[in-house]
Amino acid sequence: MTEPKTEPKTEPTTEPKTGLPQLYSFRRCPYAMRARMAVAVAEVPVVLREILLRDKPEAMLALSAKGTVPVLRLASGEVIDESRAVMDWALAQNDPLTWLAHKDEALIDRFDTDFKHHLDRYKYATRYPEEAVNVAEQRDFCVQLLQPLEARLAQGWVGGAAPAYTDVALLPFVRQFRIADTAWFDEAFELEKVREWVLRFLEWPSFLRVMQKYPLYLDGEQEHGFPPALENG
Ligand SMILES: N[C@@H](CCC(=O)N[C@@H](CS)C(=O)NCC(=O)O)C(=O)O
Repeated sequence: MTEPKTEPKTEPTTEPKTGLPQLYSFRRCPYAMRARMAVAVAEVPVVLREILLRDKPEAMLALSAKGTVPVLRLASGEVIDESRAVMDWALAQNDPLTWLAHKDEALIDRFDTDFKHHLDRYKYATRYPEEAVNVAEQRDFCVQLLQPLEARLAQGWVGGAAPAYTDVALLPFVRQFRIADTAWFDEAFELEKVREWVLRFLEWPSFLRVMQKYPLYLDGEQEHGFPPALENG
């Protein structure tokens, strides 16, 4: 990347300043999005440390050497570094909209493996030079995986009339599928209910709430109370 690393860094610390759990996050990462959405709906207070994937804080790597976001560090010192486990942790404490009752593990597994595989090749074909990716074919694979959702979205969301766990787990990735070719998705994508589902998600106040921008943590002092206040109290 062209942007220089930001320096100087202050001494990295894994110690929470507030006694609240720390959530390392990257705004545009779909895994981090699903984690933030569960933390926000559960209204579990954490401090958010916004990072860049190309310049990961030492403090985060000290907690989880695999270097992916989200990473949640609890006040007890326990570290949760898988997005679905962060969702489960938050909703186990408070599940006001009964999201856990609408959790289709098998479907989420399929999206985290197969859909993600084809999505990456569709969206970032040049990252796989050795595979000679056929972009149209990769898009078709994604469409085939989305096809069964069309029948499940009769009420608007996989969870029924309101979004729930499965919606929140899948939608950040389907959002990326849209972004790969927005004009095609908005005008030519044949799965009408899936398209409406994604477009509804993009305007959903709970999604907009977790997409707020924060200054970067960068092993410094910048951390932010999360979730932000609800717009309408
Ligand atoms: N299985 C992990 C995957 C998380 C993941 O891969 N996140 C990406 C960002 S979207 C990441 O941090 N990649 C590391 C990198 O790009 O350096 C989870 O569910 O939390």
